[in-house]
Amino acid sequence: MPGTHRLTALRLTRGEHQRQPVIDLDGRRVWDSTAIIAALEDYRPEPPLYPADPDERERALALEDYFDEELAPRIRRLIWHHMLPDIDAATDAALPDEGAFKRGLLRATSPVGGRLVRQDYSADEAGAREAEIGIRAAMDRLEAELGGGEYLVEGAFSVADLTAAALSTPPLAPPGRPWAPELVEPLRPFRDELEARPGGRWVARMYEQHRGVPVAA
Ligand SMILES: N[C@@H](CCC(=O)N[C@@H](CS)C(=O)NCC(=O)O)C(=O)O
Repeated sequence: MPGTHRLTALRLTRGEHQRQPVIDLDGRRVWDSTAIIAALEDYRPEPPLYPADPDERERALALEDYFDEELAPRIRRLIWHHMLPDIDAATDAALPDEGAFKRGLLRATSPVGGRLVRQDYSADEAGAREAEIGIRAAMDRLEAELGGGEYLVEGAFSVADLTAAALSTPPLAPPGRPWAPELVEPLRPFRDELEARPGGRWVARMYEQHRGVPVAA
């Protein structure tokens, strides 16, 4: 439930972490997507997300860190800035599978919840402009790192591809994405711009080839 995300994360992690996702895996509670990927890698090592070669592995983890820390916050900022004015779109994106009660609650609390989300992500006009610039820079880096190849590291799908592709999907909305499949109107020109780039086409290809079967949250 947006607005209470942070409280839920704090409760689940006994005050250690205030972001989602938080998962329970084999009796262990794990938070932060970087740590979650590491835990999943331990739990199910095949197929590997970490390259075997130490240098390649270091490069894959550095790319993961870059897209997680530099790209993802800008994606959240841009998306929420444009989605918050459309309460139907925001409700569909945040609670795609919930019933009327939670959806009604979200709508009723949206004037306050929306302000909190804007504050949390610095989602305002200036933030959105800066976010577009940052996302273009991340796309430039993605394309440069790919250098026309299929994968970012070592010729095989790795944590770097997972992170770059997954975190790029909100403004691209590739087919099959269950959250916010219909982008709100103000995001569409930017989607068209990204989609036309080699990096945008690569994201759609990764999503199609490697996403697997979605599971319920
Ligand atoms: N680097 C963290 C960032 C996670 C993050 O920012 N999560 C957002 C949701 S996508 C969040 O929990 N926001 C607080 C909120 O929505 O209240 C990770 O990858 O786990």
